[in-house]
Order: sequence, then C-alpha cells, then structure tokens
Amino acid sequence: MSVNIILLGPPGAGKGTQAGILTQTRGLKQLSTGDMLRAAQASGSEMGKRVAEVMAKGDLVTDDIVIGLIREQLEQGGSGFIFDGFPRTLAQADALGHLLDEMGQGLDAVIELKVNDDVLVDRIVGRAEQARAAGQPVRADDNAESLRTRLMAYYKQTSPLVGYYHAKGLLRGVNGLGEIDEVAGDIGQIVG
Ligand code: B4P
Repeated sequence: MSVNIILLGPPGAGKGTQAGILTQTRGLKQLSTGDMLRAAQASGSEMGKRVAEVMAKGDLVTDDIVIGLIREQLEQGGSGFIFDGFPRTLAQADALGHLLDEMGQGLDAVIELKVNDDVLVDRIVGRAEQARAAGQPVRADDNAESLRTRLMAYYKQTSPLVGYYHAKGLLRGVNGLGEIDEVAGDIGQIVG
C-alpha cells in the first residue's frame, strides 16, 4: 500500500537522512525541495541564480518557486511520496493539500522530528567539518550565522504547521535525538 508522508522538523533534524532511508526501505519517492533548489543552482539556471543568495543566508525561498517545483513533480503522477522539507509555510501546506486533492490523494501522516537546538547546531557544524576534512564542498548555509537564520525561519514560519496538522489529526511526533537507525525504527512503526 502506498502512503504520502511529510517529514517536518528544524534544519538538521534529519529530514533528508530519514527520507533517504524511507526511499530504500519502503520504495517511497523522496521530494526534497532543498535538493531541488540546490540542483537548480548547480545547473546555473536563472531560478537557481535567484535563490542562491537567499539559501546561503538561511532564509526561505519564496512560496511560488517551491510550490512550482512540487507541482512539476506531482504532475508526473504516482503515489507514495515522502515530502522532505516541504511544506515550510502555511501557504505551502494549503497548496500541497489542493495539489493532492486534485490527484484524488491525501496525506497519511506528518512526522515531526523533535531535536533541540544545541544538537542541531552540533550536527550542522559537524557536517561542515566532515566535508572540509574530506576536501568536499561545504554547503553554503552550513555555518553558524546562516544556521541562526534557518532556525529563526523554522520557528517563525514553519513551526505553525505543527498546530495546523495536529488539528487535522495527522501529526505524529518522533524523538529525533536517537541514533539514525533508532529514529528510522520509530518512523517505520508509523509508516507501517
Ligand atoms: P533542506 O535541504 O531541507 O535542509 P535542512 O532542513 O537544513 O536539513 P535536514 O533536516 O534535511 O537535515 P539532514 O538530514 O541533512 O533546506 C535547505 C534550505 O533550502 C533552506 O534553508 C531554504 O533556504 C531552502 N528550502 C528548502 N525547502 C524549502 C521550502 N519548502 N520553502 C522555502 N525554502 C526552502 O541532517 C543534517 C546532519 O545531521 C547530517 O550531517 C546528518 O548526517 C546528521 N544527522 C541526521 N540524523 C542524525 C541522527 N539521528 N544522529 C546524528 N546525526 C544525524
């Protein structure tokens, strides 16, 4: 049976990590707006150039751009999606609801990964240090200053989605502080 799931949580909560695991274990299709935006930048497209500075600072990209990216993916059809880092605003959440409605589909669960700020900072700084040590490129937004902006954007613009989805009976909280496998196990119990 295919399910549509949202992974919600602050930067570094492990949304991308857990979405990757779900694609392997459940065959769900990962729709990561962060990855799509980074791919647009890497391609040198006009849109990629427009979002580069916003993302490097840690601010949210405009709703119309990210909703457009998700619409393109959903128009290709299918079911069994894992929305990774989308929606991040109430406008995006409303748009997703309409897009799924049009496809005759809905959401099965919204999984909130709960991690405290200290751990988020350690993880993101750790990822930057690991990349540097391996001679790999460091994400432009993986630095202390951008992270502060990313956290502020989360608490101001994205955290209202917790109440929004709770009211719809879809919200499931998961402790994101455990080892990656432990968190995956808890998510697996929800996804079924
Ligand atoms: P994203 O790409 O979505 O990145 P993120 O929220 O910062 O990280 P995520 O939670 O996926 O953490 P990860 O698994 O990588 O967004 C980047 C930017 O794109 C945004 O700031 C914004 O500018 C833009 N954007 C994206 N979507 C948008 C939208 N819808 N609207 C507007 N703008 C949008 O994990 C981080 C690190 O922690 C990794 O090193 C990982 O290995 C480690 N880790 C994960 N789980 C762990 C665990 N359990 N224990 C220990 N370490 C763990």
